[in-house]
Amino acid sequence: MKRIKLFIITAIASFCANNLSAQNPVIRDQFSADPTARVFNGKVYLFPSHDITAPEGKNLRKDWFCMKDYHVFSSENLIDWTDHGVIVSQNTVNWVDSTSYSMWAPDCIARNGKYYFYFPANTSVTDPSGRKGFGIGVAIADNPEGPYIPQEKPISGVHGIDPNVFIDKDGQAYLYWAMGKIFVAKLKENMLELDSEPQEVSELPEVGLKEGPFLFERNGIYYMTYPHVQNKIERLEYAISNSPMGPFKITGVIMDESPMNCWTNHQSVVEYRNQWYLFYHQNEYSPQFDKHRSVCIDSLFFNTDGTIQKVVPTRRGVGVTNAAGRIEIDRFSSKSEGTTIAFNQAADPFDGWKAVLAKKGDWVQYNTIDFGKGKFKKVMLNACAKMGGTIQLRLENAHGPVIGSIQVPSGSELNKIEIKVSGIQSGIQNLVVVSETDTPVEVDWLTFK
Ligand code: FUB
Repeated sequence: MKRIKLFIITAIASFCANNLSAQNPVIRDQFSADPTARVFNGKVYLFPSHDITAPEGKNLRKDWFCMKDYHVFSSENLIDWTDHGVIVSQNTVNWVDSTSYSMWAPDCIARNGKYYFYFPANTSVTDPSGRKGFGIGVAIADNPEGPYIPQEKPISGVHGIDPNVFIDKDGQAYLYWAMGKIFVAKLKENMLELDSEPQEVSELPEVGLKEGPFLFERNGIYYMTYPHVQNKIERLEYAISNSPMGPFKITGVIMDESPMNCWTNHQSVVEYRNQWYLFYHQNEYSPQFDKHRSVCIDSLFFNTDGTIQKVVPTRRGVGVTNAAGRIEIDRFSSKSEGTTIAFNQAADPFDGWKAVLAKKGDWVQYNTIDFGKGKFKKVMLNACAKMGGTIQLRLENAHGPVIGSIQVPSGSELNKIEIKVSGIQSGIQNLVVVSETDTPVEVDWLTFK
């Protein structure tokens, strides 16, 4: 009986391993933005905001953020994400104006076995000082997945967006938030009330909007990270201190402005299994409308003096891809200048992308594929070429050893083509698709057999 159990467990484990793939964006069936990642109980939980298209007939701006609820996602490998569904919605929090679709960037933190989810939204009632605008509320759960029970009222004395909570080693909790500038106050032990007067984190750049505070500590350095409009759109910057309330010293840029011109960015930084990661967002599923964003992850590295190395956003993302899974080659690590990325179907961005190699010599490279023991004999490819074409598969780089050469028949529809491959080495390697033809060849994905 034990043996049968072991066999079943091994079979399930290898099935799961075979289905690993990794790419940016990490959430691929809906828009997701403003990611806060937290490690709870050995898993990474992702608390993003949720961009949607403004519904008709609600008197909403079509050119602005539209967000009515929050989902929570979890992952053990940063690759496969489980959507645990909606945890808080504008219709279920009684202080929120349920016509405002204003559930912006959230955070979540654990204390004494409870999970405190902080979220901003437009208030439906004026507070004692006569203000409406953005308030910050809290919903509490016994598990990171929920159910979360919203508090009756937003946190008193806080007006703003983008809550972020940090609990220091001595147990003191701090709430940070934004309103053009960044503010901080101590939180009471109950995590629901301020325990000090709000104060501005005044050492940050004087000019240009600052929002999305995310504070973390590493080796006694407190890192205040924030999006800031230094030029025309936001970039991710950080300042450091030896205390959660500052004074902070402006230290550097974590990520430059979006190459796709996404006006916002929003970050969290988390250590998981001895590697630091930057969670951020961009608008690759929606290049024409930057209020439809998607969460991405890339590795983040520190210099020996504690400063942060700049993170260059990649499509490849993080994690190892199994050679027997789908290798989405358009989520490249690097490519030649002539290679472009296009949607498979313009009408449905969530159907994904393909790499278009325009001419002979164009290439696209996908790193960190696990070829296991290297026993693969065939590759299946989803590709097309209007005029027909030939591509080569190489290992390591565009001039590396050839493992197969594929004739792509002429036609405009993507087709599955299977060929034999040889010379595959064991272990983790990079794969490069190189065009041998002077007319365009399009490649969607590959899988080894
Ligand atoms: O998602 C709405 C707003 O855009 C967030 O609250 C800001 O941080 C920016 O990302």
